[in-house]
Amino acid sequence: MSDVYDHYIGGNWDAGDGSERFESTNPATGERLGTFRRGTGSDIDRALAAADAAEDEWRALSHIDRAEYLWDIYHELRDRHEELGAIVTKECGKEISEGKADVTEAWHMVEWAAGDARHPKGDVVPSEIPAKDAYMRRKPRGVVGCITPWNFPVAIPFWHMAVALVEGNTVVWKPAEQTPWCGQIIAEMFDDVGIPDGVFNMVQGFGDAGAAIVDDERVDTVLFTGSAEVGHEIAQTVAEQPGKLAACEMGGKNGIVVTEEADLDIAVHAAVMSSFKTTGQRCVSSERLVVHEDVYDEFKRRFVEVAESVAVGDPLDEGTFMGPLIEPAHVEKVTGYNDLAREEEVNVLVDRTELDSAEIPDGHADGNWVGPFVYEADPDAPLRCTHEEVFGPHVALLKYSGDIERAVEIHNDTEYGLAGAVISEDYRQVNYYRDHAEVGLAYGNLPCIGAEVQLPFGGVKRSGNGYPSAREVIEAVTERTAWTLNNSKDIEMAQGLSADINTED
Ligand code: UN1
Repeated sequence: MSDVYDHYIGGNWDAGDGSERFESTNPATGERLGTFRRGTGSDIDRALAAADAAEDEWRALSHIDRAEYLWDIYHELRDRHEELGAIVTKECGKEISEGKADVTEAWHMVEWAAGDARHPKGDVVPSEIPAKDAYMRRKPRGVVGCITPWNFPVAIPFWHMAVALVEGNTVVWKPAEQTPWCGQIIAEMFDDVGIPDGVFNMVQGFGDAGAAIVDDERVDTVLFTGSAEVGHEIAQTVAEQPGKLAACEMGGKNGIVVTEEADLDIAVHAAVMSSFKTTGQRCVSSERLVVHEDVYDEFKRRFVEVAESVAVGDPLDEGTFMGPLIEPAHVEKVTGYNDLAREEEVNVLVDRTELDSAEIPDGHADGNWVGPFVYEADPDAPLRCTHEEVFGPHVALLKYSGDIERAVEIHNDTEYGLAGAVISEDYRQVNYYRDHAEVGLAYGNLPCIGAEVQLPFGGVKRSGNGYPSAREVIEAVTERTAWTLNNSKDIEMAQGLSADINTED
């Protein structure tokens, strides 16, 4: 890689106004991957000016012509699958099958958005008046600001940008500061395909650059995926700006219900996938396992056995199940929650917070290693460890007695509502969960991770206020016009409203 990477503004690589730089680091080794410029408010200002100026030219193209640029990117993502998957793994630490799946998810989203360009749009709406034709039209909102997380550094940027661009918006994007290399590669792709200047802009940097996007009145829609803390701040700031929209998808404290009718092979498999894939760093990862007393002991024995032995190590090695955490500050956070659980007097069953040195592969001593931490706790106790999102391999077993109603009551006892699952062979229990679980993504006899891109992705309660992906994001990046045309020379009104103009005489 070259020395210092630039922003991409108005069709040019741009060194920006600031003098500060930051580094991307491999979380498994501590190795430096590249140096990037830290964007400032004035860099964002220029990016927004470029996006604003490009709007008219871009929206004048058809959906199909705009999608052509995305199809080129689709092919590039596919052609470079292995290479880009390895880059994702090096920069964000997810094991290699996950690094590659991130790239696959990205091209699926691009395929969905570009394919949608040829699909019928809008509704024909009946009118009370036979001579009136009414139908819905959509227009791009204008400039869309995108702020994306590090855990899906290729897929989530395309959740936001693919549909926004095909619908005719221009974009200013700030990638996560932990994964600027993935950001650089995506910007290179837009440059390679020759997207018109100013349609796509990327400014690298931290929260202050993101805040400059959120605050600016030229931004019509903000799409955000990331922490609840930041998402709520964004939603609040945007609420004060009339006409502006924010679609925010945030975290969760997700649960899986294992009933007395569960197939325990499925239960253990689904729970291990949900809790430990991505080292617990998906917003859909599960940290609460709500298990019926009749199957509790066997479930616990089997889950603990896997948690004790699950392979933590070099994420580039195909035999690894869990890579490192993203950064040292996150190790501190997860370790802090493991300590807190002990202080809250839970019964710890597995504690691999600090891995044995023998478990750490050669050359990886500086990685951000944390293994599984599993405990049992009282589902009714108001503990912080069982209610706050940790975003790591920190898992509570919560035993219940009674019926599915009781299980779902415990399941719903969090402020979040992103994803969840029920494991049961009894369709009545499964359907009760489906109808009463307070989540945006619900699964039966499956892990609660791994949603496909064509599903609406987002949560309820503290987990979200919109869907920054797939079909649902169209609502956030377009405005609708209800259009009515009169085919008659007479004006006739609906609702029985008189169209007569009465004069004094
Ligand atoms: C996230 O958890 O941050 O459903 C995104 C999934 C992936 C996306 C996860 N498609 O697990």
